[in-house]
Formats: sequence, C-alpha cells, structure tokens
Amino acid sequence: MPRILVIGASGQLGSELTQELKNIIGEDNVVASDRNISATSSRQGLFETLDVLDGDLLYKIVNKHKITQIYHLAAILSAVGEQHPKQAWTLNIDGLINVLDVAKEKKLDKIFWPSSIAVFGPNTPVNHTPQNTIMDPLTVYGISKLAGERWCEYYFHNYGVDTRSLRYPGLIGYKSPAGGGTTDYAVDIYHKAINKKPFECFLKEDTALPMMYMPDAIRSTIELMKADKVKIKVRSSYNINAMSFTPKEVANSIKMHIPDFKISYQPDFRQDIADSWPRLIDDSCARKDWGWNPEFDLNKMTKDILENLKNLKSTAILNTD
Ligand code: AKB
Repeated sequence: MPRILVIGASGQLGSELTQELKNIIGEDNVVASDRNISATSSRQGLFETLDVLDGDLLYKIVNKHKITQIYHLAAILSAVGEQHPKQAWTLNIDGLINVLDVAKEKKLDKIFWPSSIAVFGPNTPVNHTPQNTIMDPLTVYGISKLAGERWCEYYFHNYGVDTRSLRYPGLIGYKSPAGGGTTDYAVDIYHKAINKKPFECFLKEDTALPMMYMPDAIRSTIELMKADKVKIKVRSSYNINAMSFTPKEVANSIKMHIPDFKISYQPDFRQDIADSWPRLIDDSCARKDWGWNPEFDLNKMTKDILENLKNLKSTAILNTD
C-alpha cells in the first residue's frame, strides 16, 4: 500500500484530493500537511504542520511516516502572486525543489505536482492550445509553473524521479473557497447565486477561459498517478481540459435554475492576466497516453453545484455569501 503525503492539504484542491485518497487507500496511509490547520476535512486523520520551504522538516516527516508518494499542491496562485511576486517565486520554486530533492534522496515511488494553463502567454495560440507551443507567461505564477515543469523533467531525466504533472485549467468546486486565482470568479459566482445575491465579476462578460469541475480534477489526478509508468510520455506537464466558458455563459447557465440571478462586470487587474491565457486547451496527448476523458460540461456542473449548495444550505452547514 502506498504511503502518501499531501502538501497543501487544506487548500481548495488539497482538501478534496486528500479525502479521495483516504477513501481509496485508507485513512492511515494518507498524511495531510499544510502551513496552517484549517477547518477542513484534512484535519481529520494524520496531519502534520509543514511549510514546504522547511526542507529538513519535510525530510523528517517523510521518514517518520515512511512516505512513498508526495502530492505537492502548495502554491501562490496568479492573482495573489502579482501582489507578492518574490514570495510567489520562492514558495512555488524552492518548495518544489525541496520536494524533488527528498524524492531523489529517499527514492520515493512518484511525485504529483500541479502546473497550470498560466504557463502560456500572449503569443501562445489561444484556441486548441497544443501540448508543445510558445510559452511566454506574463505572471510570476506562470513563470514559476513553467520553470517548475522544467525542474520536474530535469529530475526525471537526470535522477530517475517519477514526476507526474497536469496543467490544470481553472478548478471549480463548491466545498471550499478558491485561493487567489484569476479563475476564482467561477467559484464565487455560485455562492452568490445560491444566496440570492447579485454578483460583480472582475472579468469582462466575454472572457473565455478553460475550466474544470473538481470531481474531474480529482479523477484526472488519480488516473495520472495510477497510470503505468511507461504510458507517461510527458514529464513536464500534460495539457488537460474539460470545458471553456465566459462569465456571461456561466451566468446564463445559473439563470436556467435561478432566473432572477443578476451579474454585473467590473474588470480589474485580473482581466490582463485572463487575456494572456488560452481559451481552449488541446488535451489530446493526455487522452492518448493515459486515457483522459472529462465527464462534466458547464450545464452538468452548474446543476450539480447548485443542488449540492442547496442541500448544504438547507442543512445549515453553509454560511458563506
Ligand atoms: C489561477 O487562476 O491562478 C489558477 C490557475 C488557472 O492555475 N486557478
């Protein structure tokens, strides 16, 4: 049985992925870790307080729990990264190198590290963005993800570390808040809608971006990690896609269930970031190499999120607006 360490387990992706890994391999085989203990499911079961910049502590935790795989999710995302560029670079790159080093020293079985559509830039083809293409990211987050991809491939080729990675689009879940990204509006909008509040969007109505619903994101991650090593042909990071929509389209999808939902648009600095990213990603390599196939499109996701939020609200678990 693998012994898994999840770094960044209290975040939007980390909390749901940690729970799913526990469901699959058992509570006792998954160690959640984060800088802060937050009120998420990752607090149940094994938990270690860990700042991934502390390489010695990381090493001790790996030894203590006999870890064989790491999912390293801790990062500063695109919007917050532009407010704190050096911190974003340090956390995103030094943290990754600490993880790669411990994987190399301890000969861990495999490592998962998320990249992002933020690795692309204004000269990248925006439609059906290929796996291999021009990459000239404008944000520190994007620069750090692109550099991180190169580091992952470097450790694979030079030290045999089994690094696996996905270029996530905007991830949309309803269970926990998103954390400092440009695609976060597509999370917040559902909470406003279910609470019968108007939503002010920080992107223009016609800004199309690649997006993915959390169940697809979790499944893609687990399928990539389960895939036979010889099938993983891309050791930088795989393009992965599920859907692409604009703020206006997600508002219209919500209006099919909540007809009087209101949206207005007040673009801010995040508009420039979104304008530098692709609209739709070509993920044919992921489909061919390890069989990726998304399940949720926009309307299926909207229905699922609104139903779940409604249930949470009626059982009074949800009290965000
Ligand atoms: C962000 O908006 O920064 C992230 C991402 C696309 O990686 N959600």
